[in-house]
Amino acid sequence: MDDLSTIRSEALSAVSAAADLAALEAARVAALGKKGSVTGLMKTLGGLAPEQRKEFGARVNQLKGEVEAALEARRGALSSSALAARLVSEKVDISLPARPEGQGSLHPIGQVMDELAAIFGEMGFTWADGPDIEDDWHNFTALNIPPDHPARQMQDTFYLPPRADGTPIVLRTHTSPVQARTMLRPEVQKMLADGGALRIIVPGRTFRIDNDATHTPMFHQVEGLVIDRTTHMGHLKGCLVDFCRAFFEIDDLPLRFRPSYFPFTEPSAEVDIGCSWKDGELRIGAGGSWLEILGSGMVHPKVLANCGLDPEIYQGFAFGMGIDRIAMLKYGISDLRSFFDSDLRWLHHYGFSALESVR
Ligand code: 2NL
Repeated sequence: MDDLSTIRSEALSAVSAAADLAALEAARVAALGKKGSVTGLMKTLGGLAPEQRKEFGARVNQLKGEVEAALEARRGALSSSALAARLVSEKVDISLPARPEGQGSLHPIGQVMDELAAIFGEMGFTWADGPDIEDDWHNFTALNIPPDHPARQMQDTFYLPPRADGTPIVLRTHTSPVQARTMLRPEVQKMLADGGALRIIVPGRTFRIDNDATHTPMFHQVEGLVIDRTTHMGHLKGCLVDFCRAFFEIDDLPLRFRPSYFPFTEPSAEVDIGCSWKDGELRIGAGGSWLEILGSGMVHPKVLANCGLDPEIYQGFAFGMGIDRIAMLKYGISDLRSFFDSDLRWLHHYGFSALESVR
C-alpha cells in the first residue's frame, strides 16, 4: 500500500511537471510502459492470495485509470499551448503586396475576331457558328461549286473517311457551309417569311492542303451574309466601305470594287483598299497603290434555292476574307506561320491584354 501511494504521487507529479509532449511521453512510459512503475504493481498481483488480489487489484486499476486521465488532461493542455505558441510565432503578414501573376495575352486572331464582332455587331449582324467537319453537300454542292472545281480536288481539300452511307466528309474549306446551315434552319426560314432580315458573320477555322510562306493548312476566315427581299449591291458596297474604314481606323480609306467571279455569287466583286509602299514597307491608306482585301457579291440564285429560299422572293449579299491576312496588315505581322508557332515571346509582343479587349 505504501508502494502504491508513492508510485501514485511520483507518476502524477511527473505528468503535471511535463513541460512538453516529449516529457509527457517519458512520464507515460515511466508509469505505464512495459517496465513502468504502475505496470510493475500489476505484475505483483499474480503472487498474492485471492482475497488480497481482489482488493489490491482494484486499487491498482484505479491508479492506472487516474494516471491515464492525468496524461490525457496534460496532453490536451500542452497541445493547445503548443498551438497558441505557433499562432503567435507563425504570423502571416497580410499587408505584404501579392507577388505579380504572369499576365496572359490574347492571340491577335482572337482579338481581330472580337473587333469584327464589334464592328459588324453595330451594323446588326450576329455571330453564327458551325462544325469544322462537314459533308460535301454543305461545303460544296449547296454553294454551287461544280464537281470539276479545283477546291473539290483531293490535293486541295482534306477528305475524311466517308460516312456509312458513302457521304464524302471534309474539313470545311471555307465558313460558307455555316451560312447554308443557318439559312436552312426552320426558325430562320420562318423569320424571313415573316418579313425579317438575316444578318450574320461567321468567323472560324478553315482548312486547305496549302503549306508555304503565305498559306497554312489551317487558317481563319470570316464571311458575312445578309438576306431579305430588297438588299442590293449598294448595301453591299456601303457595308464593306464602313467595315474597312472602321477596321483599319482610317476615315477616308479609299476602296475599289473590281468585277470578279465566285461560284456562289452573281455578280461578284473583289474589294481593294488604298495603300502605298515606302522603302519596301506597306502603308494602308490613300497612296495610289491597291491591296486586295476581300471577295463579295450578290448571293447566287442557285445557292438561295439550295438553301430553301425562293430566289424570286429573297436576295442578299455575301462576302469573305482571311482573318490571318487582315490581322497581319493591321498589326504589322510579317510572317503568317508565326501565328501558329505558339511562341510565348511572340505572343507577348503581338498579343493583347484581356483588359484592352473590345469584348
Ligand atoms: C474570299 C471570297 C467570298 C462568299 C465568300 C458566300 C456564302 C454564301 C453564299 C454566297 Cl452561303 N457567298 N460567301 C461570297 C463571296 C466571296 O469569299 O476571297 N474569301 C477569302
